[in-house]
Amino acid sequence: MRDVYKKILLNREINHKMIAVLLDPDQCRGSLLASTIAALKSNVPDFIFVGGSHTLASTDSLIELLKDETKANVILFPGNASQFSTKADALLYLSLFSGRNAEFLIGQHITSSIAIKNSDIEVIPTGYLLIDGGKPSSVEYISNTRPIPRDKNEIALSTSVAAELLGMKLIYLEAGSGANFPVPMELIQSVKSGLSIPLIVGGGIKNTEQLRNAFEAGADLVVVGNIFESNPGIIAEFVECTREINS
Ligand code: 1GP
Repeated sequence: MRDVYKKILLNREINHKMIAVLLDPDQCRGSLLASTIAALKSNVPDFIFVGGSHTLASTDSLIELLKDETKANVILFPGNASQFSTKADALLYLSLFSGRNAEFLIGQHITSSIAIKNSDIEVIPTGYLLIDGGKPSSVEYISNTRPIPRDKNEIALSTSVAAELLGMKLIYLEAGSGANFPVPMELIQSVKSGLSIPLIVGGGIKNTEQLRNAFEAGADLVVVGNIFESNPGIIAEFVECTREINS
């Protein structure tokens, strides 16, 4: 087993909650990039995720910079095969299980598989479930799939368990970047109750109360991105809040 997944499993075993800061290479440039890096250096999250559902910029240079400047593990969170980079520590090999679009269940994987296999990157198969976040998300639009309704806990549970049985190593519940509402606590609790693998939750988390709620409901790792684009300084609050929960 490689390092990043091992770290996630070990932390989950001792109920040590983890936070990831998501950076979209299209957005994170210039002065925003400089202030984001400054914030990340003094408040190192467990992971930095790089990617986005509609990212056009190359991820290579951003990943190299982040690895040089911070101590965090950098994980690729790609919207499609073109975002693959050998520079990251690990790749979330995402399969969009909430949808029925073969392109995002297996198509993009076939496009990228040989390059991934020939690289040294750690690959973490991840069952990705889009949950209705109160407004249409980029994932929904780009993948041309419908999210799971917010109150359909049993559909989210059955979908997550199917993904685990098919060999996924992580489940990611996604409300969509900039969602109006994060994934509901009841839905997180329901999915958590049936899973043996670690659970990631993200989308629409704008304050530390919502962060606490996601952890309390059962998230092992919470991903926050959009809110830092208007104010990278508040990365400190989120990292500190996670530290407090763990103390
Ligand atoms: C999106 O889950 C991530 O893919 C994070 O969402 O950008 O809304 O924090 P936000």
